[in-house]
Amino acid sequence: MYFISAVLTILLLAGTHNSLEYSCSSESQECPAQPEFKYLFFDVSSQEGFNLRRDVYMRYAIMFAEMRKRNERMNWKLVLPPFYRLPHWRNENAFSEPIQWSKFFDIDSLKSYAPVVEVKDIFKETLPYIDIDRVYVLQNYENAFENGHFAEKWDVVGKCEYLSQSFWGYVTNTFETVCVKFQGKVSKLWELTSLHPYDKSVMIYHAEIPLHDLYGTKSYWDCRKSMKFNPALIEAAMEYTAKYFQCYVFQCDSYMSVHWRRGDYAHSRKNEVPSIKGTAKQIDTAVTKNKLKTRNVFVATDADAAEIRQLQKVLQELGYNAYFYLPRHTDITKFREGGIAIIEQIICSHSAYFIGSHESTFTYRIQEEREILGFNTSSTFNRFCPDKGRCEAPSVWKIIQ
Ligand SMILES: Nc1nc2c(ncn2[C@@H]2O[C@H](COP(=O)(O)OP(=O)(O)O)[C@@H](O)[C@H]2O)c(=O)[nH]1
Ligand SMILES: [Mg+2]
Repeated sequence: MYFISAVLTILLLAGTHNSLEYSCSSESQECPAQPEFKYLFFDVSSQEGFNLRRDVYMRYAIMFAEMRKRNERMNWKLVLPPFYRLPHWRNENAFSEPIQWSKFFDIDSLKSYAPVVEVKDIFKETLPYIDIDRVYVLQNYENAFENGHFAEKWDVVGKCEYLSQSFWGYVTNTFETVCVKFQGKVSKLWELTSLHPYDKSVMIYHAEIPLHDLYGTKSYWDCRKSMKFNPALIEAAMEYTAKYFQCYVFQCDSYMSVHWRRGDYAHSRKNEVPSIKGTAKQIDTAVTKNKLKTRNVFVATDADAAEIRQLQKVLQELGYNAYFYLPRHTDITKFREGGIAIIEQIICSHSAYFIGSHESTFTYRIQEEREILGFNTSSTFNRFCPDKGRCEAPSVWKIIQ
């Protein structure tokens, strides 16, 4: 099978002269006819959750958008990696199909920022089989600070037989898999793809290793703004805020919200998260201190049912109405676990005041959304503290327009 695929790929490559880099200067009168597209795939370590994946997407989308601003690599497209059996989506295993980005995002809006494409649109005819010329498996250097400083660099380690058979449940036909030590900004990957200029589809695995080129800049926020959700999810969230909080505007003063990250954090970060009573107490303190005019608290959480009941009870004792998004079975089949979490994030984004969880990318995405919606920074960058001990102030990432 490997031999046949190698021969086929060589035959294919011999005939693809027009798949070299394509640049088209806006000053030149004539640009060549539309070339054949090249595809950059990327995938993230299977341990990582949905909201870190969104951040990794942004690194690659910005890398593409910046190239386009210079009219370079115009024939490259960025392939959106489907979501498949994410570690926190415990009920998803019942569904064996990889989930495309259009389930959660407005693809036209993503396309307005970067040249993205879904796997299902490239391999329409051949799924579940997908062809990838070369997979680069990125690895960290043993010592990131050799000679005392962090240098951007990469080194090809050599061929490796690592995870080349399957991505997102698809059967992958790969010509070669190469291990590469890498540290530095994501745009440095263009140097790597230039090694084999006739490759038409390249996969970067462990795509979370390269860093942002432009974190927190205007480009970052332009990209972030383009990550609009699928309208069905926005509608579900708006229905909820209308029904329970009689809110019909972007900035609602009829409820405050919290992201109460429990799940694995309740064990792995025991010293950083508050107890259930401590959580309720901190909500109460925030409401009093900020003179909020509401006693409605929306709680986005991955806590289990028993913890939810306990928090609800303690909040009630303090005089609060606690609200949770409790999906019906039909909602789960319609929106999937990823969509339910997004609905909760949207509800938090519109609340008068927000308290998040320390070092949670789920919380960061809510804070960004609130920046986009124009909330006052002080109502957004707040965090739960442990019951005892130090509590560093959360980082503030203000929007750049
Ligand atoms: N529905 C729901 N799911 C959550 C919530 N908090 C965490 N999760 C789930 O747990 C995952 C956490 O992984 P990730 O998105 O990487 O965020 P992080 O681990 O908090 O940085 C999310 O993607 C959700 O699937 C929540 O408030 N509501
Ligand atoms: Mg995570």
